[in-house]
Amino acid sequence: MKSVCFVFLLLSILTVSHPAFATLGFEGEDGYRLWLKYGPITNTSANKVYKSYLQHIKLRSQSKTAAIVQQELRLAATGLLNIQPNFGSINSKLVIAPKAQLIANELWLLPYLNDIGDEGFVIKDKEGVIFISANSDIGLLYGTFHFIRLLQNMQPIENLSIVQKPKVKLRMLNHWDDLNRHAERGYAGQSIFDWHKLPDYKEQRYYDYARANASIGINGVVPINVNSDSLILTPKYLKKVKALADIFRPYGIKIYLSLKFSSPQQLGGLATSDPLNKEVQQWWQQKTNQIYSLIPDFGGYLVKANSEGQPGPGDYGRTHAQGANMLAKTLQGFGGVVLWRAFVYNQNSNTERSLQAYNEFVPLDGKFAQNVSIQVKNGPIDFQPREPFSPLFGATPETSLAMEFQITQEYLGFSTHLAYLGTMYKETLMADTHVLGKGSTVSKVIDGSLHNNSLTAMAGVANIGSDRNWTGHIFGQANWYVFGRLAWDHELTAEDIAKEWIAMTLTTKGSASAKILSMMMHSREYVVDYMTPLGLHHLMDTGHHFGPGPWVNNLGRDDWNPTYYHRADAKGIGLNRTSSGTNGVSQYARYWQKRFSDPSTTPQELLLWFHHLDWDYLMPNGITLWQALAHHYDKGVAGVAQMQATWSSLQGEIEPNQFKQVAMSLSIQLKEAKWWRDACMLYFQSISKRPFPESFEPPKQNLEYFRSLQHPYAPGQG
Ligand code: GCW
Repeated sequence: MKSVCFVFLLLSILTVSHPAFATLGFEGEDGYRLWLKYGPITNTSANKVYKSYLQHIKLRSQSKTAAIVQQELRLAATGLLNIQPNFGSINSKLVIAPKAQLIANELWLLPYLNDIGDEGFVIKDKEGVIFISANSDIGLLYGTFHFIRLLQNMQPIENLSIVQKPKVKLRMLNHWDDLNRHAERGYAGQSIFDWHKLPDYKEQRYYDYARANASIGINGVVPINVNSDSLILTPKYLKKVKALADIFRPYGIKIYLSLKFSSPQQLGGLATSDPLNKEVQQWWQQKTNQIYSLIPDFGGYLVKANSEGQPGPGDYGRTHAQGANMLAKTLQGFGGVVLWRAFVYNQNSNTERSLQAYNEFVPLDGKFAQNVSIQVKNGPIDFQPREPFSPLFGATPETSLAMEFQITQEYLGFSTHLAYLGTMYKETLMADTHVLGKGSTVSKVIDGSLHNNSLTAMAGVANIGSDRNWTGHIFGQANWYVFGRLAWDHELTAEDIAKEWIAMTLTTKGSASAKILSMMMHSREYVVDYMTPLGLHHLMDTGHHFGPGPWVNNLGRDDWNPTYYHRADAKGIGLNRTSSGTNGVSQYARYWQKRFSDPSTTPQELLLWFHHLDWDYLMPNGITLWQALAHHYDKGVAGVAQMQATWSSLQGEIEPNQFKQVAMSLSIQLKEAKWWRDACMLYFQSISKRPFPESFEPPKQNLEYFRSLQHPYAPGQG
């Protein structure tokens, strides 16, 4: 009885001082508001100027999207400037109007609207009045978010002259979320999509999610896993999909669905799902018609076929093109598209895995329908901390290629490792394929300019879940953010985007912001160093992919084993992909073939991707490969320790809740970085038989210990 009373007393005290129990010990900003928190602008002169523009706003449109524009400006003005804007006043210094609503003395804006399509926007100053205009209300929304971003970053807004349109048409998030809310490779809780309660229960999160996406220009969402469930195509589930589509529409976001290629059998009771079978074709046409009757702006289908056990046209001796075109045909009349994934590797093939996608898709170039794009992962294997660009980029001039990046950190430490992926995305986008000579960058393949392809797309495998802070790690938000910003404009730099994000999410103070920027810009390289330096790859443990497992050599397929990729033996380490090995180099343009064939001209960070080299191979700086390996592993760990020290020095400058979350994650990251270093170095030493360099701190545990670790409940398993 006594203890019950005590608990009651304690609860009442807590309720008084902390009306929301959830904030116990973690008061304040918890990350839910992402980069849209609109914290007060304390700089008095900027504040004064901004106020003069936001006090009176003229918004000339009445659509649902326009209501979002108005709401956003209200939120920004209240949060940033502590004012309530007055909409509708005549003497506005901020005018927001679509093309159709421009009045006579604003027609000077028209020429700027000619070339910006439906999603572009113009922000122009004329005689002290700022005009935001566009051809559609979605353009106005994008323009408004851009304008607010300038304020959040305390940029000057006098004499603005901005004309923008996205460089890529479809800017999409792919959720690998199952209908039971498990998120495959998701590390931020459950799926945000609560299929059980849809369509009637419309979570506030769906709106907040759409708003965050719109703020960075994301215009397409695939809410379910590419390892799809045919249930999603049943009438019951399509109503749920429609509910989401209706919520997302005013934010400029279309819904696409992952589908299971065998659905005609599973749902339709047909005897086959052969894409050349008439009944199968009819079944898909009816299904597509049914979807469009519910969702008139449905985006289309995303397909993983004949990959990792998924059904596909190959089951009937048909090609990827025959499968994709059959679906594409059903969508043509509606303006929908098929995104057909190139992530395929055949279990009956002995060809080295990194070569297989190219081998399957290049011969099909020119055979795909106009509304099909082939969605290619950035590297030829599978979202490793570092891979060279996929040789498919640039190799299919007649076929649209879409980029698939992974935002969720399946191979980069899940949601407890700080790894800013902006630098990684840029590395691939800026890579020069040389297929049409110098300057044939991957970004030009993706934006269609290299081969004049008009269907352009970039997809990011989402890191979003039900965690309060959305992504598990506060810095995971930056990866969602940078993905969207680069899909809009791949010419932006990873550094500039990081700066924006820091100012909007963490702090606008110069010195703190510079320290955080430096952490972010180095962070991905630290991960590469403590996990897979010098071009090593696929060293992770089985299934869950959590932690190191370089010793694993007993899986059902050769190419699931880390030993297949590192090939460490008494002589040396690395996978020989030159002409004396698997000849992976032959899939690249001549320029790269030559360079990748010779270890001395192979970029050092990809050395062991392309070469098997002696442990005593001399690196350009005079140390042996074995010593260099140890050095990199150490450097990665030291980098994390450095990030931890930097972050500690920011205590008091960052909101306490955000600060604590990151501090806790960094201590996990440091522990796990050491784990990776020690486990990998001990394992490689058991083969190389070389002593650790003197500078290398001897591991505290032995190899057997690391091999014995089990993680049956690691999150996100497939
Ligand atoms: O990276 C691998 C993942 C699988 C994933 C697959 C794919 C959705 O481990 O979980 O399946 O790639 O991209 O299809």
